[in-house]
Amino acid sequence: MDIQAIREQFPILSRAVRGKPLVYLDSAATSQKPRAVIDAESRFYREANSNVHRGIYLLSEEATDAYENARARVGRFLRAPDRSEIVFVRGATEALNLLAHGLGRSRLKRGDRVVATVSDHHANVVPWYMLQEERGTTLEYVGVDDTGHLRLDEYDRWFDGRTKVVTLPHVSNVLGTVNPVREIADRAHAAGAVVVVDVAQSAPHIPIDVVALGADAVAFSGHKTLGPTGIGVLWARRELLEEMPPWMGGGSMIEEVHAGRISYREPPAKFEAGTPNIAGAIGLSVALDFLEGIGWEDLARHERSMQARLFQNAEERLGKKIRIFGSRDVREREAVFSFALEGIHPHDIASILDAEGIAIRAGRQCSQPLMDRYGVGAMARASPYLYNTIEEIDRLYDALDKVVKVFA
Ligand code: C6P
Repeated sequence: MDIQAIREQFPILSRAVRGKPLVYLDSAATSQKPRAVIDAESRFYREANSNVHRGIYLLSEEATDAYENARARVGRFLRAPDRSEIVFVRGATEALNLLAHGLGRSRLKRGDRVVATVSDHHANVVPWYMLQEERGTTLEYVGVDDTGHLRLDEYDRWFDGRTKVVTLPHVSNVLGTVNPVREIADRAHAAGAVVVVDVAQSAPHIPIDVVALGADAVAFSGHKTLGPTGIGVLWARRELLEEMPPWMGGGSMIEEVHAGRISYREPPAKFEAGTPNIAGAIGLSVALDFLEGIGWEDLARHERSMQARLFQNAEERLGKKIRIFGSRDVREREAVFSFALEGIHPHDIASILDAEGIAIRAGRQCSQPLMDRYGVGAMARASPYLYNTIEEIDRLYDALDKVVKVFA
């Protein structure tokens, strides 16, 4: 993998931040965008801008084809059995809200249980909590052990026939742990539950095959997979999309509207009310071409070498001063590295790093149940991606040395 050639395709990486070359280590929050994606969006506006599924004229036909081809591209990315199972949404958050809303009405009744995990992002906790408040379902959490692995034994107590939805992250946005989704899905299915998998943090790093995963529905955001913001994907098995009621009402999702009688279109249109993010969908399809063009094996090798360097530097340069959350085995985690420095608030770490041109995330990571689990209020998180280099990992540690000195 020629990292330098890859870097040249990301215009933002050549800018300076606070007078220093930018070191962007916050790709789990959002990835940077290659020129091909930026150009595809702007080309759409320059050359083919028009609304989809409406106009009987050439531009609109071209826009509709491009939008539907993007849907097919996403279908191939997820190895989805059928492109009609791909629903375009704003992002993982909207996809998970749609599912909680839809499943909450189509198959959950008062007293039914949803089982999430303490390592879920708030986007996969709050919608199910809202359902609990509104409809009297319950929400339970499976824990993680000290090394960041899900407590698989805890599922046993929830598989009693009352659990109707099992939802979990494929990869935790804080710990990076790759969860054994298939194993959990098989057990959940045997107990009569549907399985929702949040693939927001896995889709940028590992190939997703929704059938092999054993998922009934998955959600991800385009902006973490090199694509634009404001476009994301819900995939669900056709039967689930058919049984769920619509999420929003409006144009494009209706078959007929008469006073007192309204009928809805088939999925995915049923869930895409209003004018969609056409340019975003096109940008996303180009992003997926770019990502798959890199080669998953090469990407994994590069990411593992950066993770190994993160751990090696931690041990050699900071020793006991640094606390690393999650597994230390780089083969079983993806590229997020959450840590704390003894006696130093993560916000202070991030602002000193910012002065060095280094961008990391610091805070609750939108995963407060996990902060509670580890007994901390916040964490610092570095998340490298395909365009980062080993030298940048070393620069991170040069800056962390400074942080430690400032607070000594
Ligand atoms: N995590 C992070 O820094 P949206 O905001 O809808 O694009 O994605 C929500 C989301 C859902 N699931 C997981 C596992 C996620 O990591 C995220 C977004 C970012 O960790 C922003 S909080």
